[in-house]
Amino acid sequence: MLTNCPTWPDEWAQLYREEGLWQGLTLGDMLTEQARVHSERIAVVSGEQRLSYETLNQRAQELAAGLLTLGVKQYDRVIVQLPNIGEFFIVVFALFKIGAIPVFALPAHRHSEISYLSEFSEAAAYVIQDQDNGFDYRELANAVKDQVATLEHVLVVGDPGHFRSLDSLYQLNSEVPSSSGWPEVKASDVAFLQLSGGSTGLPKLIPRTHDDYMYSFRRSNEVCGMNEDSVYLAALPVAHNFPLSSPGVLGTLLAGGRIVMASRPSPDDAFPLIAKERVTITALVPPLALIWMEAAASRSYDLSSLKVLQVGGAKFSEEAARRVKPELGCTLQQVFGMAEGLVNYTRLDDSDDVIVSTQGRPMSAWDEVRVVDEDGLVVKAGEVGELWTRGPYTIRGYYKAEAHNAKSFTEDGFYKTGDLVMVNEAGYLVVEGRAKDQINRGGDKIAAEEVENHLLSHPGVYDAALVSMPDPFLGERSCAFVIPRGDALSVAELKNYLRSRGLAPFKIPDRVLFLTAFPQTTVGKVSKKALRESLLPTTV
Ligand code: J2J
Repeated sequence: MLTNCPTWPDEWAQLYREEGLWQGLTLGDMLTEQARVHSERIAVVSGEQRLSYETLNQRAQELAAGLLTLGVKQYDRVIVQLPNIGEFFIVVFALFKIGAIPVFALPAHRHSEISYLSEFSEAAAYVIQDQDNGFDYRELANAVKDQVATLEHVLVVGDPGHFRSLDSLYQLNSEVPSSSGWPEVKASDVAFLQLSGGSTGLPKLIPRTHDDYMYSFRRSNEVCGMNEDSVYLAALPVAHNFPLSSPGVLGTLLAGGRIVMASRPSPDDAFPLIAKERVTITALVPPLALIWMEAAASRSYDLSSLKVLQVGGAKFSEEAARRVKPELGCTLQQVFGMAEGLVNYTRLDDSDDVIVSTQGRPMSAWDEVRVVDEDGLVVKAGEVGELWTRGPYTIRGYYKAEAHNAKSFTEDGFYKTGDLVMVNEAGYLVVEGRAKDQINRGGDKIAAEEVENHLLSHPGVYDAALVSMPDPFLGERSCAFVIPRGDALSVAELKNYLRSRGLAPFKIPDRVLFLTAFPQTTVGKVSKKALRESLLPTTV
């Protein structure tokens, strides 16, 4: 077992099993079964590549055999940083099948994030594509490998340079390699580690089990009407929890549908794919939904197959939400989810008013939702408070984070989301704000403390505070307030410094402002509220 992963108490686990929520299947078993049932049907389309269920399973088996021969073991952590390509599925299912544990990184992550993830998870391997979007991941791998002692293997899709190519690992057979003698993977095991949006200096890792994750996308499939005819466009980075499981690509595979991988989410990339592959459902963050709506009017692609546009990851304004149906001709589904678990959906048959004005309701009758005030007391119906939640697919704690877990979870296992919500009479949630120290930059989450720590490491910085500023397109952007030490610093110098530390581009502050002192709260802490307010246009 992967140690240091808090899990559900036995009585809850037993209940979820008795109720049929956890079915004792692993993700690897799921693909084997789907290959049996859907054999020749196409599972994944990625560029010219069209993988049938059978081929996908066979390739995953072959790679699994190759990984075992290479020495990758059950419970080994493997950083997976791949763009939206077919190999993503071959790699992660190969890992699931041998019980090795993918750690999902995003393509935007750079040295700071990858070296931290590798070190913290004591990763044995790192899987990349040679290059994508003008960035050479092999160079990143060189730097990370020098630094992380546990990292034995770098496996590359494409030209491997001096590393090992993924292709060299397939143990080719005329038949599907047998899995006899392979490690026994249990459905109650942790299947992978997902990255938390985070609000602390260092990102937290989310352990999801086969049992709980399979429940989350099985139930999502029911809510989202997924079936064999569903064609899901993966436009967002596929390792993110939303396109992965709500119901996302894994839901699509479970439904026997077809996944279409978009290398970029722009209309120029996505619209032709929708038209050609007759895509029925896709998921976007709010800024992309705005771009798609703008583009739909002027592009002449046939988008008529698209039945459902899911929007989530950040608050979608009611004004923008109202435009989806008339401008894209499909049903909007708002999705308010989190990699820690709980996912809320508006239902496809909800009234337009509910769809545009709420972020949906929990997908499962087994989700427990509490809305509390600052003292942890349940607020009156209809009042705003922090959302706490517990349920069959919401984690009970982060990986290796005992002290943090004591703060982020209640003793009876509720996860404190840090989101401020209002629950209406019908049980629908409206996201009203955030209690956590995070910036949500159009769905990309930035932990203020993480960026502040990088800024503070600069010798010319005496103090730093990162806050959000409203933005009509991204919802929020980030602004760093900096108190310089001694000599004057320039904005360009600070931003370059952060880039040189290998911070993901979306975390580089959009704006940097210098101050001589920070406004303080009554207890003498930096008042981020006052800093945020100082950025707003003053009304006279
Ligand atoms: C406002 N805030 C939202 C929404 C997420 C499905 C969809 C999204 C995620 C996700 C996910 C929001 N309105 N509609 O994992 O399975 C903010 C909240 C939340 C945080 C979680 C899924 N949808 N948010 O975004 O782990 O602050 O997951 O706590 O990346 O995003 O971020 P993340």
